[in-house]
Amino acid sequence: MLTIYGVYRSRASRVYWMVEELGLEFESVRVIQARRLANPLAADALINTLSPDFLAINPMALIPSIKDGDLVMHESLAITLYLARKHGGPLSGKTVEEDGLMTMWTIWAATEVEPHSVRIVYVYDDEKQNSDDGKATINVAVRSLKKPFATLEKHLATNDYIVGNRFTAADLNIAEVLRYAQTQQALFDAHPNISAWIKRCQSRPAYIAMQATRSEEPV
Ligand SMILES: N[C@@H](CCC(=O)N[C@@H](CS)C(=O)NCC(=O)O)C(=O)O
Repeated sequence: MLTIYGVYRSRASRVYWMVEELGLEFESVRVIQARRLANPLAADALINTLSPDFLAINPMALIPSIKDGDLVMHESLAITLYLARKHGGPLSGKTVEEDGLMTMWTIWAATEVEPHSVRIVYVYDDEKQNSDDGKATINVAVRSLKKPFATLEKHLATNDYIVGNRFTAADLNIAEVLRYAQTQQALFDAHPNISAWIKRCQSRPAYIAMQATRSEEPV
């Protein structure tokens, strides 16, 4: 049985979306971010990323992690690639070349996009989007996203999806990383190919199911 450690309101959403896509049975162990608790080490604290039981799974104290048989894995974007590869089908690479491109685009999302897009989310999480500091942080992040957005916009001018003209784990990974910037309507309006593509990704029944469960989770 596949076990997912995390909560839907975290980067674990990527893994929950993938298991919906693949129709996998799984067990979910609710592990919340330590930063969301006043005293994560209190005896009666919810299981969180600093709980000893979870640190035994992931000493990095970050969600998500998975356990699949004897295999323990961390890093949300690697987990989705692994699950797609293990369970096969159109979401994984059909050739070594497709695999290579899916890895390339995923690492691109993690290194060139996420460091900026996640800063936008943190501003909103802290409800600082209307403050001067919050607006300044968002402006810097949006400026930093212009080059990666232009790159993806160009790619999507001749491709409906990232790799192999079909929805794959690469689309799921990039869509989830770009979602962190989706509050920035003007940025998306300036990139119509990206807007249309992310709409295609987020219209998938598996994404809608994941979001439905996520929205039931306490904020
Ligand atoms: N690169 C890691 C990042 C994981 C990460 O930063 N997880 C956050 C939640 S989205 C976390 O566990 N934070 C712990 C905390 O905030 O206390 C991944 O993609 O899995």
